[in-house]
Amino acid sequence: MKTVRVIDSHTAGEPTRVVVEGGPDLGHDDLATRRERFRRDFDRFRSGIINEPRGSDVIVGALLCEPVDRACAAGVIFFNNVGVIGMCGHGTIGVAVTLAHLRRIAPGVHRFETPVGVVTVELHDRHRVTVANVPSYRHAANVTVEVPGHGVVTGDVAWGGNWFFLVESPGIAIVPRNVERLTSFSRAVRARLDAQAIRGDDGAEIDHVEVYEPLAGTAKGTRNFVLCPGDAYDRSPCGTGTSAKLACLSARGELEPGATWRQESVIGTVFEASYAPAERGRVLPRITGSAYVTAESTLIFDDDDPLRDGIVSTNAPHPNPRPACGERERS
Ligand code: PYC
Repeated sequence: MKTVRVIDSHTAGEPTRVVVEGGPDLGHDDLATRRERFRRDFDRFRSGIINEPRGSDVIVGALLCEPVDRACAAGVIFFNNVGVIGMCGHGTIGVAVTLAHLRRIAPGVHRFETPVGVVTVELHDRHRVTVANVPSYRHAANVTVEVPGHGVVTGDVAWGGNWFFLVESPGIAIVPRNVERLTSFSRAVRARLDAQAIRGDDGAEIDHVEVYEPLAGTAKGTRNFVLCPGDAYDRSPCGTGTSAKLACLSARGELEPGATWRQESVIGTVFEASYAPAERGRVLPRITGSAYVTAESTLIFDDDDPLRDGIVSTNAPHPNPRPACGERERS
């Protein structure tokens, strides 16, 4: 019987489950190498933490690791119902608030190592956090795909710590009652991107789709629906998606450095964002939001439990690798 201590929180409605004790030993390499080791050797652990019956498709996991750079408060690897992800904006806010809850960090500025670079957080109080994300950029503008049932769809490909395709809504209002239609549109777009081999500049799949519409009021911003890999939609405005948006706005000359951008989620929660210019046309995004701790739990992994490793997500694009029960996975 193995136990794992986790702390759950939500950031603007999107849950984060931070593994604070009982996670696998991934060694001391850089975070990208450790993420690859986690992906390759500990997929059952990932699934057991996130998937039913202990979790749900919506949860994003955050595995705390020793940072390589001791000036960082922590290293963190993010994962979800179907695999690992690069960065996670709402998750970083959740990690900061969780570490504050544990009294491991105090209000002020802290750095976290992630597999895609170091991010800085400013913890304003118990809940409110500003994340200075990794440099973000638009990779390709006005990319068109022919989407069955929707015709020609045009959008931008951008990096915000994950890869995004950003597309204006084809007339589907971004409201909770349209989640199924938005999901099906976004899945169809993502499938066409894949079929047409439209990828990020590192050859990676564009696995997040961000559908937006202008805000009704006078504030500069958009309301967004973000479909994540694994097909859960982000209840928060999506930190990496907001970063990708800022990169596109900057590239189009539609938002000045330092100006405030309001990114709303499909459920109406908000991140405030701005950017500073960086070299090679990149932007340095700053995203502010709030998180709340919802549970402190000890998860039990009983060897007699036939569903010990979770129910493979019905949204898994490929069958999850299920290595034979090895020492690594049991450790
Ligand atoms: O906030 O960056 C984010 C995020 C990515 C996936 C879910 N949330």
